[in-house]
Amino acid sequence: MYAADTIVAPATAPGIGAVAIVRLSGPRAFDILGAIFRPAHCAELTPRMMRLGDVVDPATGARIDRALAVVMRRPASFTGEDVAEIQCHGGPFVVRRIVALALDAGARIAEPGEFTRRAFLNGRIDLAEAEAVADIVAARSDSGLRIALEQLSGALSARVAELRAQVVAIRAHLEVEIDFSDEDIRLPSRRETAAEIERLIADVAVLHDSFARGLLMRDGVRATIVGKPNAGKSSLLNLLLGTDRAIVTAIAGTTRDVIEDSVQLGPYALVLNDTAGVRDSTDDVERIGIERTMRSARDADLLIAMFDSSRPLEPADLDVIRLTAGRPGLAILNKRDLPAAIAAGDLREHGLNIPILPFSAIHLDEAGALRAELTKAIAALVAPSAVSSNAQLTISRERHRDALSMALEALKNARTSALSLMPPEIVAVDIMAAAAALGSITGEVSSEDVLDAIFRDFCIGK
Ligand SMILES: Nc1nc2c(ncn2[C@@H]2O[C@H](COP(=O)(O)OP(=O)(O)OP(=O)(O)O)[C@@H](O)[C@H]2O)c(=O)[nH]1
Ligand SMILES: [Mg+2]
Repeated sequence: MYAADTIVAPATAPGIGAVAIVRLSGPRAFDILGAIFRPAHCAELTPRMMRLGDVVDPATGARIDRALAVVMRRPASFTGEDVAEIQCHGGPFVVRRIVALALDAGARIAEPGEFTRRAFLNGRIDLAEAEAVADIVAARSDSGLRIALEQLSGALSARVAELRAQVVAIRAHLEVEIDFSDEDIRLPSRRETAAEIERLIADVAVLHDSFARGLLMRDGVRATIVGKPNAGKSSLLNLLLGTDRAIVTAIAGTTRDVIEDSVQLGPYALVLNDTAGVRDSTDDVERIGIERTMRSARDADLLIAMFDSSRPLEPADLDVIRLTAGRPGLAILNKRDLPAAIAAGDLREHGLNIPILPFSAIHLDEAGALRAELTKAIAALVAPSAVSSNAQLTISRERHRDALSMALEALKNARTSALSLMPPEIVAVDIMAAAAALGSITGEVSSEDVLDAIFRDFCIGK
């Protein structure tokens, strides 16, 4: 059992709001609330019933605020401990005063993530679910929220538990082999064991490989707009954002630096980079800008390649075509409102191999088609490649990916040992390492260091 003192912290963001919540958790939570909160119409608070009352300074009897309070008795609370919450008026001064009263009455200020850490230590949630709490708070799009909620509801934990159970089953077979190898019972052959391990490797790999998609869903897809000067890159950025974020002029070479902003596209967050137009330049500032364009293009998940349909193809356009080779992207054949000098076929002839959208960045009503094409391109990036239902489950944390890598490594070693007819004890060592790696995802085995690293990223009061 986790012996704890009583902690207090504001659970709502600092600043002015309609309401703020001060949260207490620990063995003295009810005593401390009793010392600083007087219910208006009853002597004692009933668990899970919100009551109106006054927050008072017990030293002077002075009223601090009129507020609501609620108590939740252990273990049926978020932390698994006695929890009390005061919903007060949302001013920073009031909140500070109430927290100070709780401290005077014997509470300690909570560390970042300490409420959630207690929930984990008291067995209310596992580690993957605790991390999901932080991911929900940090979510920036529906797709990010979806993975976090899936994880909070235990879908990832359940899948990991399933995989771990299969690993443990192999271990059990090996135990039989160790214990009864002299006796006359049918033992699974080494080939069978290796085949079983092989299937497990494939399943763990599916989850492991979902990380790339998970990251895009969580943090958003990074798209870089590239094209020769004057192609209309900044106009496109402004159109997507719905603001005049970047300067647009008829002078080629207007944008010098990378301009970044994000936009919501359906369930996805898209992080857009508008860049300096690509061309041979003798201007030092412009050259540095173009280097930045190249860097941004290299790091992007998706390229938006812009071409000016009113002008013949130039060497810079061919450079842009080359940049898109083998990369996910969308080509925009811009300025279709002007007489055409080139068509989609010309771009294809020069090797462009991504979808092409004829477009006009100065026409607001074309934004819908652009958003639809971009959403399609992003969906293709984050869609699971396999069709099995397990492929839908997505991980988005490095810690989970690393644990799955370790499990894969151990399983591969076990397979090799099984096939080369090593003693079952040797195979079992790697099998147990795989089980431990999987268990670390849900926190079956975890060290203080790991917990510190996870909960450090939480805000105080979470
Ligand atoms: N007719 C027409 N003009 C456009 C279109 N898109 C952009 N322009 C114009 O083309 C010029 C250049 O547009 P920008 O958006 O600044 O082009 P850019 O690619 O950002 O240019 P640099 O920053 O110099 O690399 C401006 O005068 C725009 O108004 C379009 O679809 N049709
Ligand atoms: Mg520009």
